[in-house]
Amino acid sequence: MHTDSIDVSTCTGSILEHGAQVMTWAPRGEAPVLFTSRAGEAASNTAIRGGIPVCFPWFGPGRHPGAPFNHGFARTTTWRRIGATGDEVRTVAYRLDRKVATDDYWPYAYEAVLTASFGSRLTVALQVTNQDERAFSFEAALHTYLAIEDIAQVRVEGLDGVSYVDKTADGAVRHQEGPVTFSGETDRVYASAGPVFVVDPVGGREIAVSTSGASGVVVWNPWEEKGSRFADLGPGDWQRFVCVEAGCVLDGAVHLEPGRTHTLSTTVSL
Ligand code: TA6
Repeated sequence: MHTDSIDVSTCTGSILEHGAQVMTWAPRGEAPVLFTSRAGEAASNTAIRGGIPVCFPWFGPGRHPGAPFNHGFARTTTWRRIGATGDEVRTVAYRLDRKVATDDYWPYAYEAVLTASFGSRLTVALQVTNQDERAFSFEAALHTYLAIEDIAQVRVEGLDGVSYVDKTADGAVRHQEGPVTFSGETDRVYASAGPVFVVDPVGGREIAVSTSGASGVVVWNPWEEKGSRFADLGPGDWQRFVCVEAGCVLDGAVHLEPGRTHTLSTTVSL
């Protein structure tokens, strides 16, 4: 699985050709900021848990029942590396496109470019262009797995008063009161583009996540019962990550006329 490794004065990091998935990022002198599973190397044709999976052109199984892969085909496809620039901040770009509509679950001609800028902060951007003759809608999410020490002691600030879709309660709409804390499976799509701040008292740090082009922020942790069932999570891994995802999902899906472009991005910093 081809990997671009980054080692510059400001940080280290890595990104895979598979799914154009950022796997690691650590500012110089800091512990890794993105979670990677202890379960080891994934097969080359599967979705890899950890880092920043690129969910496109759908999010979750709802819109395309029976479609392969939970979050679209982009994360399980090999993208083409189209360039790398910069020294202090290393920017790598990958492309995935389809010029001819097909007959699968999302049959449109499009171009997607994923750009990752590795520096003292990490910025990942997904740019989607409609290259079809027809308008289309798509969902996208930058499914960021943040490394934390103990999910039971983590809180996410910045969403107080924001409404959210609770995917653990059949999509019930609720309102956040105070910080987001975790005591069970948590799977929420917040109607806010952030920024949000993940406070990790055991790890002794705060991770900021900001977005652009997003309709919402998804916050997820599977908790013990579901997390222990994932074959690609090691023992106790469920306690060591929280997902804070920049997304254009559910009612926030993007509608693109032919020739138009939309960019979704997320920036992670300490
Ligand atoms: O982003 C939250 C979520 O949609 C959860 O509902 C759960 O399905 C999770 O993503 C799965 O993440 P994965 O990396 O396994 O695709």
